[in-house]
Amino acid sequence: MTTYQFPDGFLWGAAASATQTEGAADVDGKAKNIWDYWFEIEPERFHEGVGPQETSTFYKNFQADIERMKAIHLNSFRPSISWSRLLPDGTNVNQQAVDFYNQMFDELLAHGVEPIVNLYHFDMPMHFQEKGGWESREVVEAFNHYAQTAFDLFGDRVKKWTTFNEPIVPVEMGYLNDFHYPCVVDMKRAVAVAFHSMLASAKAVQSYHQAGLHGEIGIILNLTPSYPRSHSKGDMEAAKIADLFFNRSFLDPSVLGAYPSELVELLRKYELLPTIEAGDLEIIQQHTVDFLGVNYYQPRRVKERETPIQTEAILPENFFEPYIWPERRMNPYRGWEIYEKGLYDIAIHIKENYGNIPWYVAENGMGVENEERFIDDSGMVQDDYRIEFYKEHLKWLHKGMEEGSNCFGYHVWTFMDNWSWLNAYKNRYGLYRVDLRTQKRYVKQSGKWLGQVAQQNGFE
Ligand code: BGP
Repeated sequence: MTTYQFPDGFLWGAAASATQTEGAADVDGKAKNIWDYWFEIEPERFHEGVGPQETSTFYKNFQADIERMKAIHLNSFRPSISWSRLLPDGTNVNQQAVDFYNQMFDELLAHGVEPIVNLYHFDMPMHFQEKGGWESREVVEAFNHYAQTAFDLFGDRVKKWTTFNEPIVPVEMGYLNDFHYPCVVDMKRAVAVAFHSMLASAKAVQSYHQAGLHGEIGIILNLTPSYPRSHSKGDMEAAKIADLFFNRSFLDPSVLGAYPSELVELLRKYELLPTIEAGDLEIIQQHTVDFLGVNYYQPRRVKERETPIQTEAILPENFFEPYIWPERRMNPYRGWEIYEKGLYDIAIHIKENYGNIPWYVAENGMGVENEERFIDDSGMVQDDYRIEFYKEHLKWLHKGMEEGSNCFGYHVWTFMDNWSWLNAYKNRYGLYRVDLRTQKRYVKQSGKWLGQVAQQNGFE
């Protein structure tokens, strides 16, 4: 027994996504997604002009990579399926994609690595974006067709599915902040995108349950606990609104089957409510998730709005502003605060306010620039900072679980260095280092460490 012992069957693993790891973006019948297209028209927006075509070559090297997972005792892995690879025209199945995913899932299972398969990780097929992306009801239906196809093809072996990874991110980055394609800044359109993503998720949950496949389906949300600067009324209100927009907008409908009434009232007040068709809210109410994945990187610290609002448009920032906590510790490469206790707060929050639904940490990690600095004589990245990061988060997670939170696994972001959207390969997160010139992989010290933890199901 170790000091921090985890329950039998606890899942230890890593997450990844198709666009960030597969590469082979335009071969074997794959259609373009928004990343492929956006890189073509605005390559300068990507770090060092590196795009999504050949990201980490998982499509080519998945067999050896899965052996590497096994080598460090991971018992689970979360890839995503590329919608535009599986259904290039949105309707018809691409057999080469089916072969690839079949082989990948079979290989994982043969190595005792349980796949948790995610359907949507920021990667809208371009032809559907042209139809309006998540603003379009037609795309919601198309997603359901894609989900059903994936369940039919792979549901005999894949027993854990997730509908979306961080559905708030395409809303925030694509429709509020000009960080992701289609680079819109419009709160009303953002709300429609959020609502349709939620509806698409609930419909996929419904389809999965109707298929009778004897597995489970969940959703992965990036929960950012909102901490107010003080207990003043203004600061508390600011934190509550940030929480409504960025956490509860997906957490409540996904787990409880209904939107928070305060959120609905706020949107109504500013005339931002989306078009809701008859039956939509019933679908959301009746098809809640079986489990939750939680990505946790950083908290959100807020205070009441003190500086004038810059635009006339209504945006979430009109209701609060960021607060810099004097004691904060930063990951300077990513600009994110490191606050390990946040994971404990999430664990207890899920236990107390979300029916103690089964959940797992679906991403937790630290992106660091220029890691070659830390390569030792044997060629290994000595990433003690990352081990420290995992360990401290795991201690808080363990405490939350001891107090009864129903957590069944811990996945890091990510298995091997991969392509981080606009940041491309700037910050590295992997348990394995990827040399981009040779595509060779080398386990990092943190990979070895996590492997030991997985093997002992705990650590001292
Ligand atoms: C999460 C995403 C991942 C991943 C990670 C790290 O939000 O689900 O896709 O990229 O964050 O962030 P970044 O790559 O922007 O540094």
